[in-house]
Amino acid sequence: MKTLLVTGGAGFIGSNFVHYVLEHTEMSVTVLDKLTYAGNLASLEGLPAERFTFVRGDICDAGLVDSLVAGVDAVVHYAAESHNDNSLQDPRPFLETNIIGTYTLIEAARKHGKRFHHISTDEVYGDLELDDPQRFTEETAYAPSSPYSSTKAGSDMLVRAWVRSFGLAATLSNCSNNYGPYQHVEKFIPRQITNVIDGIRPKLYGAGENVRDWIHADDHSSAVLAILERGRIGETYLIGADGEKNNKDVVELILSMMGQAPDAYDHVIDRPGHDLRYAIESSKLRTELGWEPEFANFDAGLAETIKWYREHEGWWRPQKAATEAKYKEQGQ
Ligand code: NAD
Ligand code: TDX
Repeated sequence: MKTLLVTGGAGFIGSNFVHYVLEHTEMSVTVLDKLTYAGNLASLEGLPAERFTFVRGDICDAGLVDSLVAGVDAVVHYAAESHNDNSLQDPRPFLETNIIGTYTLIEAARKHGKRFHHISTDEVYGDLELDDPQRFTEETAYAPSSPYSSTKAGSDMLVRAWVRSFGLAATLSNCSNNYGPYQHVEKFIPRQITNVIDGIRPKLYGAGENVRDWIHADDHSSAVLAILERGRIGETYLIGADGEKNNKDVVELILSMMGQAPDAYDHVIDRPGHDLRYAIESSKLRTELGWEPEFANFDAGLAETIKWYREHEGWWRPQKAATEAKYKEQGQ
């Protein structure tokens, strides 16, 4: 595998993956990204020009997708509408990009006989009780709660059907909540870090008891690369780093790491349908492919992320005011 098409490569996890691949392999990468509000070309600065090409375009554009897929060895599909809160305000773009976009890509991969890797989320499994001893596995039944997660679930089903019906050479991965550099300020951790920088009190939805299973974006990238290179065709791999934490603990940690009183935050209106807990059992990936996370210590990864946002104000500042204005309208 020498050339990759990475969709959504100007977004948070896609851009981290592009940096990771260009640093750790000899592969060349073409990014296809529409540059929606969530895409940022500044996340792709400093890459080796001889191995990197950027194409602005929509994954629903069948002609463009066909020509790009024809020219590479494999497709890694990150592009999506990714934010739950947005999906509650206006679901339509989620159906278009996550369902029709995925369909457009797998049709092109089928036609040209190309290897395909589909990036998905643990949210397709719905949520767990706080005291449930079980975690999500590859066998857990799908039960998505939000417009976002239901469109991701639909896209997973399409990929699996194309494997079975058409022999598409695809793998899938479902990962837990990512954190790290280049994450949009609408998301929980960067929103609170940049709020503290701006002297705004962090905003916790509801009581803050909801649990997320945090993984550093670099660990997600190393797992995807392992699956792309050594994963079994047709298989799904869950990606997680045993990082369960409730939102209240994360906010308190951010505040104390940034020199503030740990209770200097506000409770705001809860997210409708808010999933209570996600937790990933990733032993299939670890046993079969020998993958291990490098950022085993969440506190250290979070401290590094806080430092990144402090040092890259020019990257996030242009999005901050509009993002907070939108949240304010929603009482959040
Ligand atoms: P993001 O919102 O930061 O980035 C999405 C990117 O896709 C943006 O660059 C955007 O411009 C691009 N895009 C959107 N619609 C497009 C279209 N129609 N055509 C071309 N490009 C388009 O998202 P993210 O958080 O980096 O998530 C990337 C992928 O990882 C998604 O598939 C998401 O479901 C999945 N995922 C995310 C997390 C997480 O914690 N953020 C966890 C597990 C899985
Ligand atoms: O201001 C906030 N306050 C707050 O308490 C925000 C923005 C969020 N929250 C809560 C909601 C969630 O319980 O924090 C948690 C994390 O929220 P998000 O960052 O919006 O992530 P989540 O909804 O868990 O989904 C994320 O992980 C799975 C990604 O956005 C998805 O793309 C991915 O599939």
